[in-house]
Amino acid sequence: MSDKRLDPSALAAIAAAGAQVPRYDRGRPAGIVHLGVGAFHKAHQAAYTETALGASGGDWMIAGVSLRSARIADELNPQDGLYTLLTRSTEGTSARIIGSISEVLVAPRDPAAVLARIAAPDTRIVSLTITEKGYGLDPATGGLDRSHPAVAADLLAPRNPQGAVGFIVEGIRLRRERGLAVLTVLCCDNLPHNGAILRRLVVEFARELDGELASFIEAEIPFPSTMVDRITPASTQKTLDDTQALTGFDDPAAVETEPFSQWIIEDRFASGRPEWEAGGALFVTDVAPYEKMKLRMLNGAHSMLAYAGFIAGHAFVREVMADTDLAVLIERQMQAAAMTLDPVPGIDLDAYAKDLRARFANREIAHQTYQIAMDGTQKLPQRLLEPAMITLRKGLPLDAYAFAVAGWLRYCVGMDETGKRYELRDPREAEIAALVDGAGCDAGSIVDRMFALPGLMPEELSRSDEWNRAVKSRLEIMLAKSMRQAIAAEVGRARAA
Ligand code: CS2
Repeated sequence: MSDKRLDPSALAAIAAAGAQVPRYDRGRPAGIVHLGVGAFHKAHQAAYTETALGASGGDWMIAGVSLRSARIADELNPQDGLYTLLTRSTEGTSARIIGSISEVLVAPRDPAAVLARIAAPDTRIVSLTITEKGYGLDPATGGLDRSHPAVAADLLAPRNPQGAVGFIVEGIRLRRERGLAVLTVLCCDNLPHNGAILRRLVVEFARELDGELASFIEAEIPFPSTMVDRITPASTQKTLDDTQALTGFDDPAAVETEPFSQWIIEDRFASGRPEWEAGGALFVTDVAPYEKMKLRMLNGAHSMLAYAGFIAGHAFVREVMADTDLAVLIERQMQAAAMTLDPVPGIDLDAYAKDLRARFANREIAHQTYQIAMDGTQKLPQRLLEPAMITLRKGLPLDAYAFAVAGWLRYCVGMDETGKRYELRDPREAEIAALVDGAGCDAGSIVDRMFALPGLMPEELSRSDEWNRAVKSRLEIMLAKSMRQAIAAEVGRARAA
């Protein structure tokens, strides 16, 4: 550690050391308010915005908002919003200083400041990466979950919101009252039809308070859907050490990521947007085929390998990829996912799958299986359950999905094979624990109880004997023998198929 901390006065020295630094006017107004300034936003949208600002300028700085913890604000604000983005590949690690975030507000500390930002004349886009569980989506209806803690609180006190949907609705109400330009709401989380989902939640929420406001939102506010992709592991001490070595400055806000990056966006913006294509973003009229491909092939395989890998003792995705048995199952999972897709414009799915496997195998990226395992109840529906249902309808083999879901159920037991307990880190953890505890170690009863979790399993699947049997027989081996044996049995099946 040195005592030199990254801030604007460091940029000349960092540039001289060979790293890219912002070369545009960072004093321009913030046209974007971004909710959820986590590592993913810093490696993805903020980097595209950095490139866009460098290419064509514009009033598109990002005012970040943290809806929960103050940590990111406390790291970034003393650095005037600057941070280091490391890109790691086998060719080496490179550092780039990102300057597109002007400041970070902490919603629980000062909700009024957040509303003032959304309702500021400069603001033209509100974007979000708040993870699946942040929305208050009821998986059973696809609409608003009024029992979601932030949604429930915000419906009671809409002028003083806590959650994303509450902030958006109150922000839009204030903008209307002030006669400001219509903004665009841009969802950047891993949900299918993410724009349409968020639009429905926002409109339903607004309708509870003010029918006229709800109709205005429906008629006027665009919610383009997006597909976002960049593998971004949580930062570690190594991130900070390498940042120091490459730039000569300490940066507690540094993040690291892979070279690959993809952003596909529906081009429907009410009041302009940055030139994100300068960073490689692709603008299309319909994102759905890309979203489905990414959610099922990348994220579906990720979830499968995270649960099976974690229980088999692999801490990192790159270790799972080096496990020759699991590698077979990962390839099978991607193929099974591809079978559920319609053709995707301009994409060869076999080549896409091959590239995914190379990205997962990147030895320089320490992506924890435990990180991906988090929030399973929020991720499984779009990643594994919907494609499993399509597979059932098509009469195709369910093996890959049954193994993946059995792996999740095994993970839900909350104890690894050495007897060590771990937290599931899922918003429905308490419900899951109650169901699993009552089931003993009986695979059949775990499946029956967990498949009855309200809103989770599509009815068509839970009614299918074939599906139930396929999941139970796999979970049985995982519990009575071991994950390793379950993997071996599965590989045998895959090879025979
Ligand atoms: C991962 C994703 O943690 C997870 O659930 O599957 O964060 C994944 O790394 C990204 O979607 C890649 O774009």
